[in-house]
Amino acid sequence: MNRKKDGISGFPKRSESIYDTFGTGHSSTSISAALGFAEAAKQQGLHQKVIALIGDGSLTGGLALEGLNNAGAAKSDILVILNDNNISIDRNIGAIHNYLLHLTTDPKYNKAKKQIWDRLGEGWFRSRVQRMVINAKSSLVRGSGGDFFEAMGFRYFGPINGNDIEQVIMTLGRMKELGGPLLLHTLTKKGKGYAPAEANQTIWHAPGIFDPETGKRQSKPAATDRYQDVFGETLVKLAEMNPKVVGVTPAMASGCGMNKLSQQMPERFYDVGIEEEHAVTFSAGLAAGGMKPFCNIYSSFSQRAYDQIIHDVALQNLGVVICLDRSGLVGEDGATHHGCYDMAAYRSIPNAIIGVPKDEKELKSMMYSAMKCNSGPYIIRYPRGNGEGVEWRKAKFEELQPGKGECLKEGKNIAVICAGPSVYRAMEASEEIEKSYGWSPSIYNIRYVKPIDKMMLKEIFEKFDKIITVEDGCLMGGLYGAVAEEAVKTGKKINIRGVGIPDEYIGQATQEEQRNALGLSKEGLKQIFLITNAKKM
Ligand SMILES: Cc1ncc(C[n+]2csc(CCOP(=O)(O)OP(=O)(O)O)c2C)c(N)n1
Ligand SMILES: [Mg+2]
Repeated sequence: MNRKKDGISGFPKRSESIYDTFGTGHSSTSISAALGFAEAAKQQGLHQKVIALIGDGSLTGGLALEGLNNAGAAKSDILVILNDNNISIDRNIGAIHNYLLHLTTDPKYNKAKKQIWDRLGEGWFRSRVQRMVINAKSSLVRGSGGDFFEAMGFRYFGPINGNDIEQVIMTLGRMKELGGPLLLHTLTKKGKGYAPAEANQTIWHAPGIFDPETGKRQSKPAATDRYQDVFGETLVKLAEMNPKVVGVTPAMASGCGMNKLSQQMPERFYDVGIEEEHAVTFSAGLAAGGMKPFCNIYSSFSQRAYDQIIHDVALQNLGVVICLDRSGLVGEDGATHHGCYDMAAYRSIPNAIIGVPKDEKELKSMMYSAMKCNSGPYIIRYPRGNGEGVEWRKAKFEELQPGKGECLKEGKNIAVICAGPSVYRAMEASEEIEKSYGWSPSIYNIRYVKPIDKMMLKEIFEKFDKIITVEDGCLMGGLYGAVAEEAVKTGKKINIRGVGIPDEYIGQATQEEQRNALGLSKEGLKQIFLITNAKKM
């Protein structure tokens, strides 16, 4: 039932287990949270040991470094265990990564190890004492490295073999007696013990459902391309077209499709590590310096960079393109990962443009249009998963005008205003209604929630007094909010019903189940159209 509807979450969640001491789904939070626990225990006179576990990739995140900085100075009793498997989802990068690599290949450390082995010689005696020596290793190497952590106010221990459970238990037992900020550096292998996972660590970071016997992953043959493929290929095309175009990703190169640019034009590709805030300000610098950055961040992770989007990009009106992959409901990853808030959050920022392409072709053209636009941020949000199956590779680049929507179907009684691919579900629903009942609502693709097409809205308000907005995002402040704001200005009595994500957290399930539950499916929309039509104003 893991990551399934009504099952358990794929991430630690306080309400699910006492062992989930702190909920998380976004990286790099453990040190700050642990420091909070340690100080809470101190304040209340409780004698507790607090341990933060953090990965080598997550340690590159700014939040982790803020936590280290504070914890080291606070002199709190806190143990940070660094799980260093030498990989993030993709290759780990950056100066901290290089530093960890240096630490673990430090000649001083290796020399100490070698001297011991040499003294022991070969054979049974060596293997018998091997465990004893490994157990002693943490104290042996104490002081032979870790100067970065020592400078941050931590006592550094390790590196030890984190896949050797006995060694880990023994080391933790010893460290238990020590107080103050401690850091234990453990070396592990990602996917250890399961051959397919060891062989392809990037794919097996999140493999989805698979057969444990054979290692075969259950993937349905996809009928259509994924949005990340459209983004990845289009970015390469734009980079070929315009030498100023560069790609920036905070550690999600494979996930967002930017691995294509990294393979084909490595000099135009920047993986900055798990650093969303930095990714945005770095992109702002690139734009101020004359480049055309396409910064791709998963919608949910972009929440980390809210201030950078305002202060560093929008306030200076810099031409940064921010592509938000995984916008809307994301399925099995659940509440920590839904990209619900982007439209509401970024709509309030002056200078921001927010495009919501309805399909693959529109995403392609919107990226092209964003490349041509010299102001920003130019935000483009699109969902996780597969597209509508429209021909996009051969389609010509079309320049779209921000603030210009389109009417896809002229009808009567109700105006349905949609943002994003849900417009296809609305069209399917309206066609079925037409067949069965001989009427159908008008369907509009808003295309940009900011600037919003005021001309089109004005016409809609003149013609209709029943309006339905449809969006794969939070209702409050999103498309629903935007349309309501304009409707109020007319002084007319207009009934607006919003279909989208309500003011609550949506748990894990498939994307289809989540959309069905919120009325975002064809069937759900059909019912809502019929009920709204029958209602007296
Ligand atoms: C703020 C944020 N950005 C990006 C991600 C996506 N993400 C999930 S795990 C991961 C890699 C983490 O690497 P590491 O800390 O080394 O952990 P490992 O999986 O190797 O144990 C990334 C980038 C995230 N969860 N949160
Ligand atoms: Mg790692």
